[in-house]
Amino acid sequence: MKEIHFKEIDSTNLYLKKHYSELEDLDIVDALHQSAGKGRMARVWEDSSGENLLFSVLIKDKNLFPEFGSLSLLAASSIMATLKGLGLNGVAVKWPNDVMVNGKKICGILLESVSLGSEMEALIIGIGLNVNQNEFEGLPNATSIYLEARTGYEINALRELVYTNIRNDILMLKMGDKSYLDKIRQANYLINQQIDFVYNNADVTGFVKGIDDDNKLIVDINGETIHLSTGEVTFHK
Ligand code: BT5
Repeated sequence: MKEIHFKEIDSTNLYLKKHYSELEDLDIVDALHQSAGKGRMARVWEDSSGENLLFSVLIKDKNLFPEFGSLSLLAASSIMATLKGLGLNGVAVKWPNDVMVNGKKICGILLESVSLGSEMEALIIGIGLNVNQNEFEGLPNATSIYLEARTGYEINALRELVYTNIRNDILMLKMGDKSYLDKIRQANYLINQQIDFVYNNADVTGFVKGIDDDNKLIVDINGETIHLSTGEVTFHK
């Protein structure tokens, strides 16, 4: 399992999209700065150079492809466990892809697939974890390990810890271990929250009741239960 380090790159997800054929399952690419860091739906992932962890994990094991829906929650649970291990309190996962600390976003996850024709070739788990950055201009809802714990971390050392944990968690999933779901359910940031979202082309309001075994969000809308697999979730402020 290889690790490729860059000082600067456009996006570690893009790098794996271009180079997946030369690389192996669970290889990782990281960068100290991204000039075109991506969020979901063409949003931007921002970073202050050298202060955060920005990396992507390549999945080439075809047995994991059907687990597409599991991998962003699995990665979130892995990051959450790592943060708790560092002594942070108030860590939670906001379905489907954010890790929160005391109500602010500390980590975002972008899961992408690479296909050739109709064949899926690889999955890419992109993770941005805010580590030593102490100011987030224009991002009032962002936080970092430093801001929460008042301790700085040496990026290279933290990187090895995070990589070991996430690779182990993926190997556990390969063996059929779905215990990440229990960890997420115990730290479900949205539980009992009122959320707004679009469903069947209509704006609706519901209350989050949990996460099912297929990683879907269980939502109650006026007494009717639905299981949401995708879509944006927006809080009423
Ligand atoms: C995400 O998107 O949260 C997925 C972010 C994935 C980033 C990693 S870094 C390594 C790999 N390579 C990439 O190019 N991407 C991945 P989304 O849920 O769409 O959230 C994006 C939103 O989060 C933005 O619109 C901002 O509001 C906010 N945001 C941007 N940068 C942030 C940061 N550093 N910390 C917290 N929030 C941020």
